[in-house]
Amino acid sequence: MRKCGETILPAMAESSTTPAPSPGWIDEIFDGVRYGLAGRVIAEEQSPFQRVTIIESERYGKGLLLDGCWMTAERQERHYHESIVHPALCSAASVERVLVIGGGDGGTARECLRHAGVQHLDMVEIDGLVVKWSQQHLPSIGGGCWSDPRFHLTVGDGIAWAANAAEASYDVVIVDGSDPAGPAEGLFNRAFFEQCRRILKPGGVFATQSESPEAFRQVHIDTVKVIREVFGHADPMYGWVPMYPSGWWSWTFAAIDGRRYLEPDASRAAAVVDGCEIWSPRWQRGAFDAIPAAIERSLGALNA
Ligand code: SPD
Repeated sequence: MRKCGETILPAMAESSTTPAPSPGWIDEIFDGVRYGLAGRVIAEEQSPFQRVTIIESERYGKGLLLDGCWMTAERQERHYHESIVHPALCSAASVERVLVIGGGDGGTARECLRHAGVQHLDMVEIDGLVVKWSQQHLPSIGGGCWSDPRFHLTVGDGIAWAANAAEASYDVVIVDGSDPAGPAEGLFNRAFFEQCRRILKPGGVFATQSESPEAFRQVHIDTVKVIREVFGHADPMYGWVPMYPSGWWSWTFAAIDGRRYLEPDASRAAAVVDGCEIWSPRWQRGAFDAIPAAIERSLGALNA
């Protein structure tokens, strides 16, 4: 499984929450490549789970790293959050009850809550510091989610939450975890995906971030294969998150009753598309079709 690389950060001032005096380069380093932004660290602390870093970048505004890996930034978070949410929320038979595992910056919940059909959203994030600092430093990412009466936050273990949830209790399950190292490692294994399938209602849709088809190709392929084995089918969708390693990213979808996520419901799509920067039904179709030839070959078996 992937291990995050070393991160080079500009020197911090004495207190971990005092801004560093001068800007520099902040890099995620992996496998001989640096993925960096010019900026400065404004807060950094070791939580019980991981190193949490908030930066201010020149190009993308404030951003978040976990254990030295890029997670999100104010002026490019839409690439990621619109992509993981709308294919699922525009295709599940119902969207009344949604579960988001991870997602502590609030961006995934914010996009889900734009769907009027959502009545109850549980978000289970393991790291309270990620939530606290996202609310404090990155308020535009969660937007109104934190005070939305439909939103229910639990700071706790999403894997245990899925294992303990009642069978067929959610319409949509979205896994917005970090990379498969540290606290998120268990979000990439078969036992967890089986629980996600178990707690979905008939007509329910599952979505997860599935890493980079370039920088983390084998992790990506293995993730899609396991989800295919658990659900009988699954489809990766390809897009870009410019700050992530290689900039090329993927999200993988599966559903209880077949590949319904490939085609968004027209009226649900119409209700959200005007507020999107990246996602649209047309973009989504292209993004599912944009599977690289070598990955399609590696995945082998056709969907059931
Ligand atoms: N390498 C980055 C993978 C991060 C996936 N989650 C991002 C959190 C955005 N809500």
